[in-house]
Amino acid sequence: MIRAIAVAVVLFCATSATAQDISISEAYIPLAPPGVRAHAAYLTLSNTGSENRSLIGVTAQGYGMAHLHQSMEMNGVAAMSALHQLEIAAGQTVALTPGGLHIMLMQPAPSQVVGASVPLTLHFANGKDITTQATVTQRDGGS
Ligand SMILES: [Cu+2]
Repeated sequence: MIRAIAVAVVLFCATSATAQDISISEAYIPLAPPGVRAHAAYLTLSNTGSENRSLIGVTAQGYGMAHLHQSMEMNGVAAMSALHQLEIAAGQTVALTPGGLHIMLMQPAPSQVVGASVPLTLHFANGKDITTQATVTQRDGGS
């Protein structure tokens, strides 16, 4: 009986140590048109913890570089700028979607197929990294 309780306590501790206060969902990468040097990844970040978190960088497996970007319109022309830090306040959800925030993937690996997954590692200001799998999806005509 005592042994059973000890095991339960150990399991509980292991679970809470690995629990993340950031959850990532809907990570995807629209298939890049052939020959492009950069394309985008999108995902949704939810901060389920009680502290504000700050995303400060991204690493994408198979790419030379990955940066946080913000799309905008300047004088009617679509443009984008680098974002050094993305705040996700406690309890907030921030969606990276086409036309807004995105992860710019640069220097892609030569071949990519629909359905493949690309590991994205998100770096946070508190020193924590979270790796998620982004699925390569069919490109829809609009974006
Ligand atoms: Cu961009």
